[in-house]
Amino acid sequence: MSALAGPAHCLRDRGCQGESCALAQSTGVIMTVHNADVAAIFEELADLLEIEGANPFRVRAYRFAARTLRDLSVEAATMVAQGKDLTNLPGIGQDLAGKITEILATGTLAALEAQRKKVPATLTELLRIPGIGPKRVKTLSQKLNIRGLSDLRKAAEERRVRALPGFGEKTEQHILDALAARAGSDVRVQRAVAIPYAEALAAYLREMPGVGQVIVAGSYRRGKETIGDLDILVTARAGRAVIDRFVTYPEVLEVLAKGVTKASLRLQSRLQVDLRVVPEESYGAALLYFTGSKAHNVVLRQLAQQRGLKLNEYGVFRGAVRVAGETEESVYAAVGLPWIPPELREHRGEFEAANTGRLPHLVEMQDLVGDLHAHTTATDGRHSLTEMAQAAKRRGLQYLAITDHSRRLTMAKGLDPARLLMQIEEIDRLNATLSGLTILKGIEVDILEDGKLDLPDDVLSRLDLVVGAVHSRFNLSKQKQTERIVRAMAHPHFSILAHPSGRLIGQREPYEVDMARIIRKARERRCFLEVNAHPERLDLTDIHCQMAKEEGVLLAINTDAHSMLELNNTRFGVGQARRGWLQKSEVVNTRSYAELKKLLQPTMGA
Ligand code: DGT
Ligand code: CA
Ligand code: CA
Repeated sequence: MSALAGPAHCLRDRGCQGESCALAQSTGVIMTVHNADVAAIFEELADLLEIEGANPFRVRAYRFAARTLRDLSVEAATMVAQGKDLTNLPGIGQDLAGKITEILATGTLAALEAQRKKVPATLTELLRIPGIGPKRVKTLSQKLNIRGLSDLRKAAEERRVRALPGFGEKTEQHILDALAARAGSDVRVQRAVAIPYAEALAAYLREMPGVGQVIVAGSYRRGKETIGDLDILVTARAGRAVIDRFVTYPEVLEVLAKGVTKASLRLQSRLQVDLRVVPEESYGAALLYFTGSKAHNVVLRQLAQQRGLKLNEYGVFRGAVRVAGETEESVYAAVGLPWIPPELREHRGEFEAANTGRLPHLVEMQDLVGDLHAHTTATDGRHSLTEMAQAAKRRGLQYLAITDHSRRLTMAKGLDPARLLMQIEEIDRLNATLSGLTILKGIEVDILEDGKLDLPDDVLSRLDLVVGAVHSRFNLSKQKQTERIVRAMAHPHFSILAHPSGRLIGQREPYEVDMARIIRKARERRCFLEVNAHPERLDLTDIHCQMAKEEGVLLAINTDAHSMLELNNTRFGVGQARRGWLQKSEVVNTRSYAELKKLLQPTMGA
């Protein structure tokens, strides 16, 4: 099952494919089908095929294709429009390229429609419950006639699930817990998923004559990992004309509100969008207001009041006189502050920092010169060592660490000492042929339940770095989980703790762990914590990055790439690091290869 499957990705409502088609036909406007839409269709098809018990290779091909599309930094629609060959994409052959083209043209896929007739589409919802795989879905459907989550809840509450073969009382309780947890979380979309929708809509608005600025504000501009809705700010004289264009955007599902200077609508992807039109001279004040956060805005308004000023989305006023508002800088200056980067506007210390001249100079994409966590086909990666090296070189990296899995992770064909030693030699041979890029020899070693590492010391000692990770027993008590990790970190060869909380956004909660203690241990051991850049992980979280920074711990922004395309994910990690207040000097992979080597010297166990 693809690591990218999950409700946070499946933006397009599955029931409305046909409507979107009809809309495209009736309006004569070709709506854009985004990569996330194509990916969602492939994922659904894979789910349905899996429930039906289809050939696993076929299922996997669709999941691979979905992942490729999600990782792609250009729209497949654009590629097709430019006459580019989709079969050049990893995992996309003739058949899948044809299917992608079909989806781009029609908004749906005949093969999916056919499959939906065989297996009710709502059954795929059940797969989102942790611990329920296709086999169990099949049992639930056949024995209890369960068609979706509400049927499942009812059956579990009536204690009918426990009697099924392979289920039992514990599983039934687990299902109820999982359903309760889902109910609490409102639907938020991963930032990475929202980006193409936001950019396409902003581009559409920019095409309009008379429109000045078009900017996506709100949590999106603050770089939050998930987005509740999009807030778009437009400057123009003629508000009404902009609103009219907005509500006739081809991807609109329903218009929720429509006024003279503002409107709200829901896209077919289910994303909600709020639009505000303001005159040019209010741009700064309006941008500040709609970027938020609310908590940040409240403090700003108080600061203005203390100076006898009034701050709102139209400007800063002394009595009836406007004293600022054209730019954000002018508004901040009016209350005696320097401009504060959007990522910091969460009322988490930014006002104190701004007052005392201690605002961080946040890390930027171009500061990163290497990546310290990546996989190859030796384990569960999709590209060979050489291919990953070539991709790193194209990205201009100085170094790339290959950190495949260790033997305990059998599902991922984890490396035993013999295979790792072979890889080490292969990397030595490859490095001899490379210039400007060094491949570091590493491992993503499993942290076993007792805190030991999954490979012997004499093997680990031959590596340039050791990335440790928890991949099992997520349910230990907080104390045990913390002990386990801290013990692993004490190992003299331990370099980086990968995805320290273990969460998957919208799918899996972090395991219980005392992060403050882990951060202190990292400081004491002078090892690093990872900011995993995968849009589904973004782990550490922003708050934990800030905590680590305060303790003087260095962070590594790593892609954990399982393919060449995933090396592009760095930008999401940088976004998360910026929200965590990190500066260039606080990120280890901004250091040159020579400096990094010094930092990676093993320390004797602490
Ligand atoms: P989200 O959409 O849940 O990811 O989070 P935001 O921060 O985008 O929140 P949203 O969409 O409700 O509002 C966008 C911005 O507009 C928000 O960050 C600040 C501003 N705003 C909205 N409502 C209010 C309000 O009642 N008071 C103040 N001061 N600002 C507001
Ligand atoms: Ca919002
Ligand atoms: Ca909003």
